[in-house]
Amino acid sequence: MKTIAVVGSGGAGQNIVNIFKRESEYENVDIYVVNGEKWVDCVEFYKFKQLDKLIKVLSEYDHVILTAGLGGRGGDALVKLANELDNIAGIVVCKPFRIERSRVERAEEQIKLLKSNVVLKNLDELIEKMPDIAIHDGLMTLDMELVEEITKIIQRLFYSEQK
Ligand SMILES: Nc1nc2c(ncn2[C@@H]2O[C@H](COP(=O)(O)OP(=O)(O)OP(=O)(O)O)[C@@H](O)[C@H]2O)c(=O)[nH]1
Ligand SMILES: [Mg+2]
Repeated sequence: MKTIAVVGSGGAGQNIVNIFKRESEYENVDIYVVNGEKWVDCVEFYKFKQLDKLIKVLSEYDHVILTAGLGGRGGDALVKLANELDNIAGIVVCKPFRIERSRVERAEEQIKLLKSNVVLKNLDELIEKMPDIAIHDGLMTLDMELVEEITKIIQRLFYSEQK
């Protein structure tokens, strides 16, 4: 059986893996969070300043999947994980709303540093699709979509193992 880790980076990353944990039926997938503070139970939690320690732990897995909302410290940590690990199976991220200007710029820099295996969703497109939705519900809907992308990557990994 392959070993797989899913890592949520930053506040949005933590929310996304929390939904993943609730919705997914995988027992063989370990969930990690790297953030300033922890608000989710039953995940392996690391602070940003413990990133090097987390990299060592993650390097032991066959496959690692990363997720975050780009534009802040979580995005920076995700970029570092992506570039220092050679077992990245996929990166599932979203780009901030247009109005979050400085975050958008920072997100664009972060995207440039990601080389491959990236699934990128755009928060503006979400709002265009659902103009009347409350922000909180919109983010929740997007998080479900991101969780689906993570699940697809995991299914591909398990399927390729069976062949
Ligand atoms: N998918 C998703 N995106 C979110 C959520 N909350 C915020 N975002 C988006 O993700 C971006 C990054 O937000 P956070 O993850 O909170 O930022 P961070 O990485 O913790 O960065 P810091 O501000 O440095 O703590 C935001 O600018 C929003 O565009 C969420 O719950 N889900
Ligand atoms: Mg934060």
